[in-house]
Amino acid sequence: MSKTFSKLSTLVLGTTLAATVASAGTGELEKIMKKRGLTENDVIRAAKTYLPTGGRDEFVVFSSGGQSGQVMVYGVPSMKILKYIAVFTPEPWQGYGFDEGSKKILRQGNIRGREINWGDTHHPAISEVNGEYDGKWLAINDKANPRIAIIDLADFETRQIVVNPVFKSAHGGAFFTQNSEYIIEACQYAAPFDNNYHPIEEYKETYRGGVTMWKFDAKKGRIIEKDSYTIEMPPYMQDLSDAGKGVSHGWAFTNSFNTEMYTGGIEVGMPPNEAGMSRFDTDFLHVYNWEKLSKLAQNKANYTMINGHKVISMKTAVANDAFFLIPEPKSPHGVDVSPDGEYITVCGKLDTHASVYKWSKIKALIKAKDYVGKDPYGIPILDMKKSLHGQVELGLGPLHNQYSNVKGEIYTSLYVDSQIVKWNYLDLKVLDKENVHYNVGHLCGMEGKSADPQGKYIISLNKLAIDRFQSVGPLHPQNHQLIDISGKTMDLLYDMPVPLGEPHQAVAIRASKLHPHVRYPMGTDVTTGKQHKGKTLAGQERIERDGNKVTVYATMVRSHINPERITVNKGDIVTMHLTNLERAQDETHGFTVDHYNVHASLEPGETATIKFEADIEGVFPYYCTEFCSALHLEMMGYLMVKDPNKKYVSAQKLKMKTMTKTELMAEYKKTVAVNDATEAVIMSVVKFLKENKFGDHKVVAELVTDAFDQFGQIPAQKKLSDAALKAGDIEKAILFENMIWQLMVKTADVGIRAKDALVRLISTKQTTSAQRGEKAFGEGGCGGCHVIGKVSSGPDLTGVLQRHENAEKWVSNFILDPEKMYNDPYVKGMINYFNLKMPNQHMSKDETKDIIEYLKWIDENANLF
Ligand code: CUK
Ligand code: CUA
Repeated sequence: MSKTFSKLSTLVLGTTLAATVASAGTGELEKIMKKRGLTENDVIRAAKTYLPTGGRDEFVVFSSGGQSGQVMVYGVPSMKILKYIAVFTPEPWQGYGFDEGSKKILRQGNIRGREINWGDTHHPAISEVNGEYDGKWLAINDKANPRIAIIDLADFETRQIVVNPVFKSAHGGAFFTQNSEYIIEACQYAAPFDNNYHPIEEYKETYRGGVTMWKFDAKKGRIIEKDSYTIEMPPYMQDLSDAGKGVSHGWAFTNSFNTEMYTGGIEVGMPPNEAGMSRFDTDFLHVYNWEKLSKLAQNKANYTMINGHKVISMKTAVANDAFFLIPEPKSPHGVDVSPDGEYITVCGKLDTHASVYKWSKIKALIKAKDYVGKDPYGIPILDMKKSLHGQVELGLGPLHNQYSNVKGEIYTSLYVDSQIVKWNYLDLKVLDKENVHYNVGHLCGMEGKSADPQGKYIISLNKLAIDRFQSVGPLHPQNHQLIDISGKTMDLLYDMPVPLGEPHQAVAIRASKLHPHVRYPMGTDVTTGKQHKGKTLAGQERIERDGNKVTVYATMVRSHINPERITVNKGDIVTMHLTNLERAQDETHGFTVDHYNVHASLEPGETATIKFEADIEGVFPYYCTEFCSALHLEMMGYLMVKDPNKKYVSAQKLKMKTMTKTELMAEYKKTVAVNDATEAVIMSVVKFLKENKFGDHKVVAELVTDAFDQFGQIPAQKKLSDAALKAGDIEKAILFENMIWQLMVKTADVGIRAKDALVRLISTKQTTSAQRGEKAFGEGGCGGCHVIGKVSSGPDLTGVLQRHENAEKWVSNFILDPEKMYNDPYVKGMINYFNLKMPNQHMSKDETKDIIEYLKWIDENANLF
């Protein structure tokens, strides 16, 4: 622990802040605060969000990437970005859209035969069990091209894209029902369900809105299209939805705007849409019983097929008492069901109020068939006042809501006021307001829309970031602002610039609920989760030809691609199946063939396919695109494309001096000797690992397995080396010996990491002082000359406290002022031996004390070094 941080934590834990800061008065912290112009509050906020190296966040956020068509993943409270998940747009660095498997997924999103390579992601949703997030699947919609994608949270990769066959846009998705039975997707801009032209003058007759209920198989994590259906709705522009839960389970709610059914026409002298679409004081909240409608959708008599998709008409829905409307304040934007399912909050963005509807009241009105009338399409309308629990004046432009772990507590974004308001939806009281910068859209609470909200933080997803960041041109980054909601009043902690599209909505889940894979079973096609047909193991690499079709079965492992030479004819169709043979964590290899616009990212165990027509002649290097090892640059090969109709004249061979047999033999022996020495080091590590029962510790055992993956390849190479030597090809034998050395280096690399990890696990616990000492030792540069357990350019410090009389004092003095002791006979001898003088590293007295503690800890564990 660094000095600064330990002070900082005292500061944060301190009873009264002012007193603690004053006591830190003379310290490092105050110096830094002064230098950087930080206030006490800044420092506290920093401490609340700071994640030390190697630390983990409590929550993980999935944010829509808006017009980037992706999903962004980051941690809370650190706001560190962890991943961009490729969804509706090609993402070259992950090979998404550049290898065959992911292309297939991206192409599931084709609409009417057209390739679509962008998307406008809005609302991510995590699959639920009893209304609580289960951390298994993430769904997200594309508003521009009505589609839903499913992402597997076992590897954070997109698995499925489905196209809505009847909508022409889809904003209000994705929302899971409480047990992930269905995913709700509401259309936004009403349009004809069929794909024909219909004049806008026939808007009321032929244009339709609706909600699609996508049947979800929560086990497989796939939407089942044939079991899904759409509820026809009037051409009001259905906006956001939410599924009922608890007491309202089985029902769903969707709000709308433009119940005026205005269709604009500036060019024909009409006022613009914005005027006509917000004329009425109220729009309609749509209330429908999806549980009942899903049963109806199983009988042919209740639906019609449009574009191969089931549609239940409004008439059928109404006849079965499954569809109702309730007035809501004009042009609303959010509809959010409380954790228990009893209260439904709708905010009108042109109304200063939030309206809280009460499910039991709505249910009673439905049961009593107590309607105030019907809309032009015959849908019964419930009385607004009788359905309401109450309304609260919040401020200008209320949009979206999130819940916390405190009963009745709700947070609402105020778009126009640029504020977050904390209020209580039970007693309808405003509790607190916090300014944000600027024009907030959605809020993201921690599991804030589930049945089990966690409280602690709210993230404000702002539309503008005018004065928050370094300017990068007229287009500013987006701004996610983290707010602490654990206190009585809110506290804005952190601004995170997002260099991506407009992130509409984000969902947060406890990190402990996510259990992603470390590696794939060997030969996995990650797009299906099954074994890939091109799976290739070491020794099975080959090139097959069938007419003009060339199929390459290739493997990748540090640090070579097998095969390394591929020759094809111009015009051949080349398919390459690539298997990453690694089992080691994070040992990804990338693959590309220059000039051919292909790329694959192969995670450990993955098999992926790239395909291209070799339509240009020439020599094309292919290589691994991830810096995977010290010999990553050497991880390459050549694709040679020759024109079968051309005659090639071979080049005059260059005459070069070659080595004599004696010289070759000398090199061979030297190489073997180096290998033997390296093996001895490996064996000593292995002995240490075995003696200290590495198998008892999972982390260490996994590293050892990785190491032996490399080591196990040595005998085969040795055989080849020996055979070459026997056949008199010393040069080849040297090359194979070099390969052995490469394998040994990789083994040793992981082996030593395993040893270090094991030492940490079995050594005695360090005191905090010893911990500080180790850090000072490292940062002070002591390690440059002293390696613990080994004599290097300076003496081994194991046992140094036994080597001198009054040793602690002796060593302290030596660290603090070495020059003074250069004439001490012992020191003189050392200087002569190492030909080096111990330099003055200007350690403080405290640091020196800590280093002594560290040295004591080393002595306690001397047998481990
Ligand atoms: S929307 Cu963007 S702020 Cu698409 Cu949910 Cu409300
Ligand atoms: Cu594999 Cu670089």
